[in-house]
Amino acid sequence: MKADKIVLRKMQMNLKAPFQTSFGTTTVKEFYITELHCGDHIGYGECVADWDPLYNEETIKTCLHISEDFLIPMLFEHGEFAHPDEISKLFKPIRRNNMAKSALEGAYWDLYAKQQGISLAQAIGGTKEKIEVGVSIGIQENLDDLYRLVENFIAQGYRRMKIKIKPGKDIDVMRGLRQRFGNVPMMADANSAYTLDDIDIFRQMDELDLLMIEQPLAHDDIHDHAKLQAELKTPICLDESIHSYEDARKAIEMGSTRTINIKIGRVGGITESIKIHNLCQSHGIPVWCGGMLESGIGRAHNIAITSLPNFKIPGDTSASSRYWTEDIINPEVVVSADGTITVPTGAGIGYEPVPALLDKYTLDKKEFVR
Ligand code: OSB
Ligand code: MG
Repeated sequence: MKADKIVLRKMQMNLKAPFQTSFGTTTVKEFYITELHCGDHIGYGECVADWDPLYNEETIKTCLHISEDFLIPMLFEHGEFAHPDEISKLFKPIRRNNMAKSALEGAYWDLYAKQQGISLAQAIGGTKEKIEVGVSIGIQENLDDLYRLVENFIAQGYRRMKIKIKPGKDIDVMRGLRQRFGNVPMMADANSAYTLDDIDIFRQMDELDLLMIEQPLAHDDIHDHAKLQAELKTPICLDESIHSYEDARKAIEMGSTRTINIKIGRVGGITESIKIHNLCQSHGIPVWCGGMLESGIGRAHNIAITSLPNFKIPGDTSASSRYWTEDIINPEVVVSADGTITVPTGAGIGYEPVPALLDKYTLDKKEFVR
């Protein structure tokens, strides 16, 4: 495997509806697609960094900078790769910048699977034919809007409702949903909006039999999360705090988390995601796949990783139509009435990026030739 040409394609797509978290609102999604050209094959990846450094410290611009000035030269200089696991090893001297690394590493995985003539899910050792999925719902202006959305998503078959919370829109929202929708599997995601001073809010939430509370405390904390977890029966799930296998190991040893949201971009790629998956499995800790409002290409990678056996909790990988009026892949990602997505069996990511649609949403394109 050896890339002759790498293309970074800056994209812009409008979300069907604004998506609000405790740190900000996304209306227009900007991201970039990586294309790895090698003979007859193209491997595709997606960079999930946002325009602004609010979810984490990376941005689209920092990712492009790190890729152009460091990662791509390293790849070209190295030349031939026998297996995609070698990519994360090569990138190791570059600290962090995980989303930049992952966008390229994912494209190598796709290319590798395509060259082998197998699906990406097969290439990583996936075992499931179908994956169970849920939906992540942004903060709403009023409860009636939220109720309408939840009702709609339940009707579409989604297996789990994740609700974004922030101070002032938390316990009443979750309590209201419980009263209205009974024992539908439900969870809250705070995106780091609280501190231990807010423990009373979490004590009240602890009575609602939530599936989990995601990232209640600081993005760079695992210490206070252990203190909070010791006070709660509801599992805590870490998202922002976990960037690597080592972070996961430490958080598990400290009792900071009882499940982990794995996002391929946040941990630097598929190889690291598999390591975290295996670590959690050996501890009897289930994992699930998070989302970053991906286009079909990033979504396809998420579907493949979720086919690993310890992805035991429905994740955030919803249908293309939950985000986009038109996705850039063929076929689009569809969710069946039973809340599952069938893992594609075609070579690589198993969904074909449509050239005309890629071009339609491309703002800017840069090519690198070895
Ligand atoms: O915290 O999981 C998160 C979206 C952007 C940034 C952070 C998060 C999210 C989501 C959306 O929850 C998940 C999705 O539907 O892609
Ligand atoms: Mg989250």
